[in-house]
Amino acid sequence: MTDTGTARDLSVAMTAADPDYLPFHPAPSKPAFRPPEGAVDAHCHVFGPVATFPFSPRRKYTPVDAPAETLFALRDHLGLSRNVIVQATCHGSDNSAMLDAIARSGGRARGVAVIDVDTSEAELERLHAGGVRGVRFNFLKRLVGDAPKGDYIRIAERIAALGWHIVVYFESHELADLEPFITSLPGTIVIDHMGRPEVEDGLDGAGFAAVQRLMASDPRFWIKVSCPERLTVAGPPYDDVVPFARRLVESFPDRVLWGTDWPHPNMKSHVPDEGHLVDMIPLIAPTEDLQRRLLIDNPMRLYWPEEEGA
Ligand code: 0GY
Repeated sequence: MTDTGTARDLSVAMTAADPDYLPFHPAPSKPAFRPPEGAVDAHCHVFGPVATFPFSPRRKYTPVDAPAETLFALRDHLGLSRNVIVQATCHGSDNSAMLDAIARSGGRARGVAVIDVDTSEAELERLHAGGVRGVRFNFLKRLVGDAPKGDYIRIAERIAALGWHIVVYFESHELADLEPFITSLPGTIVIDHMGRPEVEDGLDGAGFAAVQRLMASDPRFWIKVSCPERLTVAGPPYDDVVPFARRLVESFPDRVLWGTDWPHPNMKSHVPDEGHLVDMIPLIAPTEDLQRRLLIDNPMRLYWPEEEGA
């Protein structure tokens, strides 16, 4: 790995990844914005390496290897301190790659797992001991098959005893159908990627309005202001997405999280530069107080509550 001073070589050998899937940026820029000491990347993934941690036979895409050491090199390059590693669908409910990464992070990573309804009690304890603090329910049909709602409810009941929260991934146009169900779930619920609003509909579009209404009406809901690279219509530098993230940060300053979404699975239009994603932070959280809550106070409260304020 070479450090050019302005960019960092993060390229890895390609696995047999989908040919139309773009690998992550090989040399992200050094951001001009310096995140405050202790900043958390609260949404990122590790993939493989496939030779050690095979992908799920039921996966809907095959990404490039995105191993823990590359994630940690990126964390340091961007000036971040910690990671929350979210289990992605390509690894199914085998959380081994994520657990291995957390174990090698020196306490600087925690995780959000995917589990099955019949995952054993001993396995849940093992995941908790390994740093898992949440479970993810993914409702995107291009990523997962339909799971019975009863399974999700049973999982939610089981993880409540561990103090975990639930992360939900949906597209905002599906919220009307999903809302009665997700509001019936117990405990804290974190919405991925701003609820995936239709950016072309503007801040007053129906989907984003529904997401904001839900956030305003139920204080159990949190939201990630992540993933401009997928939401944008205009493309980089994602100016069209900034108002959405800023609206959420200013409206719900104590229930927002930020993350890179590295290594950006399923990106086909362009390769995001994580240095630029960090440089967007002062645009979406314009004051030091908002930045501290977004990057430190909120993720610490959810993922490292035992260290909060320490
Ligand atoms: C993300 C987004 C995507 C993929 C997954 O679990 C996943 O496979 O979440 C996507 O394709 O939008 O958060 O990584």
